Amino acid sequence: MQNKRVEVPSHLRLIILVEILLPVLLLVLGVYHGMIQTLYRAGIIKSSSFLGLDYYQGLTLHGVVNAVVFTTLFAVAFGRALVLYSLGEPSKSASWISFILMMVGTVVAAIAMLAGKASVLYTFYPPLQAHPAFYIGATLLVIGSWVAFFSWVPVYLQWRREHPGEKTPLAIVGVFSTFIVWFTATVPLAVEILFLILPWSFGWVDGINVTLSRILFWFFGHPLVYFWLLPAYTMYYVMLPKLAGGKLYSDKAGRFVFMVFIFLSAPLGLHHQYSDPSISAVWKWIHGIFTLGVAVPSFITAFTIAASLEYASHLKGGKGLFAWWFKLPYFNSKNYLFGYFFCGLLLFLVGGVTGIINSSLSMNGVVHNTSWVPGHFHTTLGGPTYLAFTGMTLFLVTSLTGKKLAFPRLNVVVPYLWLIGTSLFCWAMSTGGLSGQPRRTNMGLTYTNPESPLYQADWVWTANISAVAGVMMFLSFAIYFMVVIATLMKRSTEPKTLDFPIAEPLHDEPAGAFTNFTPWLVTSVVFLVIAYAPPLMTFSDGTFENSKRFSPESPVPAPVEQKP
Ligand code: HAS
Repeated sequence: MQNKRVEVPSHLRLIILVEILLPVLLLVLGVYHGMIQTLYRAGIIKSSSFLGLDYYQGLTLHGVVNAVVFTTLFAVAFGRALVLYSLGEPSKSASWISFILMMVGTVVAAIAMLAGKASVLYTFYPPLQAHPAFYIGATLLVIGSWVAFFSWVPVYLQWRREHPGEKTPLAIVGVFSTFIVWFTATVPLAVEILFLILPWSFGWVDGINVTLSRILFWFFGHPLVYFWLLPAYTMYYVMLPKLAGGKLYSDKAGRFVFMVFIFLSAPLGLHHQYSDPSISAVWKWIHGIFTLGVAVPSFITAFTIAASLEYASHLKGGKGLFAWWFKLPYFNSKNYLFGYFFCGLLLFLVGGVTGIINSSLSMNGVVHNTSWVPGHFHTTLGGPTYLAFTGMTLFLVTSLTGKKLAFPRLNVVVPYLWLIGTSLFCWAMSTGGLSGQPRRTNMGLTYTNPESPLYQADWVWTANISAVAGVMMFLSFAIYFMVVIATLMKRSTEPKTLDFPIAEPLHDEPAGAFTNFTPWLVTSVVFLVIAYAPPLMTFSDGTFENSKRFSPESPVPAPVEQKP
């Protein structure tokens, strides 16, 4: 696709700006609570009730804000911008309705968490129970995102009618794959919330089927991670080669990768429940195989993006097996997106390897519920997702407001500081995890205090390194936040248009079956039936229905009534 400048209608400019800036504001809470967890774990602050927030309340804010609110609002805003840029303008009323639903949902859920009525972590695993407002807020956020997605479909179909025989722009393949994965993921979430959790949270029924609700949660929870990843992959395929000064090595590889995510993102959630004794090993094994399958498109991405970077480097005279690495624009303040994207890729090399370790049934037994797992997801969610989303937020803010970036030289440091902090964090948490350091701790002082019976010498240095890393990550975010605010305070001097750096393909082969979504949607349904119909049927029979509520604020569970 040729690069172009696209005017943005004023209502869409306002909607996109709020959708990317509100999460950045909320990230202050999310990232701050991340740092507090590391300081508490190391015993540097003595109480988990720092600033009046309970440990689990802070951890819930950290997870929900960073992993759910920030990502969903950003993905929708980025989708709106790419659809407008590549295809045309979606319905104005649908854009407003989706925006209002998502904002109301975010505010309602945030009030429940801040009031201490929803300290259930982002997984809201029953029998932990939150106030109904928390689930209603989450539902509104999801419905709002659906309205936005479905408002893009007619624009796409219209574009296809007007451009017969043309390939769908790769950016749109990225956006639609992201939201097909999101829709697939959020249907089981809706079932869990509407039919199991809400009636129980309102007190209309006494107990809940814990196993069924957890299976439904992970039916949502693993494709969710690809919903976080795919906008970053869209930026890597569509923009990074151009930012590096070259072309996308293979357009077909990009289309293949996005289509594979459509059918392999979801049939594998049980790898989060390997340790759950009620689920048969057969289904864990099948989900494990699918999990290894979904790593393949990421391996292809590693190759295609590295080849694109090498090609760009060769154009600038980069030679040899490794010497070309030195020709890339790592510290160019005008081309800051390169650094944000590149650091995310480096972190994902580690995140990918640790993910594959997690997916092995036997190795998962060593690392499950240890600090290894946060080590993994801070190099995935906190790697490509966080850095691509925050970098693109800067790009969208400057494009949509016509303001020049403030502190451009300081901004270049942000992703590298984040890279160092997150790498240190991952190293310390993973190493601690291998010697059993717990994933969550409400007893940080006792683990690192030599006078406590729970003291573990192995976990002192890991906790201390994590604390240093937590401060570095917070510092990186603080500089980023300052850049955003200072940019917003500038006067507009540039045109308020969208001008994405879209890369041309080096190899632009016909993409065959990978130009059409339909076969992959059908494959997705078949795989989902294979992977989920038997376990869901097993646990829907009522045997497991009677678990009572549990709350971290009043941790004495009500007695469980046995069924006759
Ligand atoms: Fe994961 C747990 C398995 C990817 C996020 N994961 C989590 C949790 C989160 C998360 C949040 O099988 C915790 C959930 C909870 O609260 O309990 N994960 C995987 C596997 C992959 C994977 C196999 N995860 C992700 C992504 C995430 C994410 C992506 C967020 C964005 N994960 C697991 C498992 C668990 C788990 C188990 C359960 C653990 C437990 O027991 O609780 C794969 O999809 C990863 C494939 C990735 C690769 C890497 C490709 C590398 C690339 C970079 C190339 C670099 C370049 C730069 C080009 C194969 C693309 C080169 C530069 C030069 C100059 C040369």
